[in-house]
Amino acid sequence: VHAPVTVTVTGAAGQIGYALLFRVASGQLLGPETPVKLRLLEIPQAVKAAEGTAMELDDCAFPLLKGIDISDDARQAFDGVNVALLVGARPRTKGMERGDLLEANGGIFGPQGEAINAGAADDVRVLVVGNPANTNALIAKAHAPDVPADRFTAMTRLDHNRALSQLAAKTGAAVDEITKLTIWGNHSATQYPDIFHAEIGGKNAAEVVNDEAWLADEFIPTVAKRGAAIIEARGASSAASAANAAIDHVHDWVLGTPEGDWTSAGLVSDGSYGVPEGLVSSFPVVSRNGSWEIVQGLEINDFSQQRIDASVQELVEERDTVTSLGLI
Ligand code: NAX
Repeated sequence: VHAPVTVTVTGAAGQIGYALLFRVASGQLLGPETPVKLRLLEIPQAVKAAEGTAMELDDCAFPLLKGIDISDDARQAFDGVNVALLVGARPRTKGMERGDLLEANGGIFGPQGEAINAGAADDVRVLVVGNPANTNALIAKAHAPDVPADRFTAMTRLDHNRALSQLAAKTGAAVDEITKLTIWGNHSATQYPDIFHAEIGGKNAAEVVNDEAWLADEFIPTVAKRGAAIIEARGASSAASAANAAIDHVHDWVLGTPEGDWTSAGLVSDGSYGVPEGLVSSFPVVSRNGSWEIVQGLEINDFSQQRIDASVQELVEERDTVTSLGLI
């Protein structure tokens, strides 16, 4: 049995927090051998609700759960943290421009980055879920100069899982027969789900589908706009599926991705595939020995390149906005 791992969840009283915490405490994040200590970070008005969730966590009597602390202070919540799940964010409200949204979130992710820099464990791994996730991760990273940049990641795993499910439905394949799908770019409507390197039972997925109109007019927009479709149907945004994707992301990061497959994650670019260095963009990734690596050497066709470029351009604009606002 391993030493307990400290997992901090921000926005713990929110809907994703509620879907996430029980799975972390039951061992689905880090495996059945690893005890966890939970730290819940909330804003003062939501601390009471977080306490209610903590009561329910107690009532599960999870054998792996070795303690729960609740705080509205980022320094306390991130002291000694090993895994930081940054879920709480400022949502876009009516009349808010993109710049206002980035600024409001800069006020959250800047100080959280500082608190991680000040107190996190040496092996800290950070996953940003709260939107705009890529640029929030960029802001947090910029405020944590002593933490290696590759520890800051943004979640595109939900997009990846959505793409797997849509491709399975189209082809009649089982989701676990599909490998090597990629989400490129920003976790936004410009994201690009790429099936040109994907395989279905070992056959090239684009050849199996053989329908570029479906790809351009159905698959890509369905995956990219799935979040809006869920809101329309459920009257609330994706929560359990988002929590599931966060579990998948950290699980694979810590425990590794399977041989012969890859997944998608927003990582700080090293310049791979022409994505400007330093941007947090989604790539095809594997995890080896506890670190993400970008899958290299894929040939990108014109159809894909155009779409990757458009999403990366959006990330450049977001970065330029937060730079001009003095947030990074
Ligand atoms: P909720 O509004 O249910 O919960 C957010 C919680 O964060 C609230 O309890 C709020 O009090 C808390 N919070 C706000 N500011 C905070 C701060 N400074 N420190 C700590 N806690 C703070 O939203 P929920 O549905 O849980 O979604 C959370 C975030 O995930 C949103 O930004 C949402 O847009 C984003 N999503 C990202 C996804 C992704 O794939 N990357 C998909 C799902 C989701 O839309």
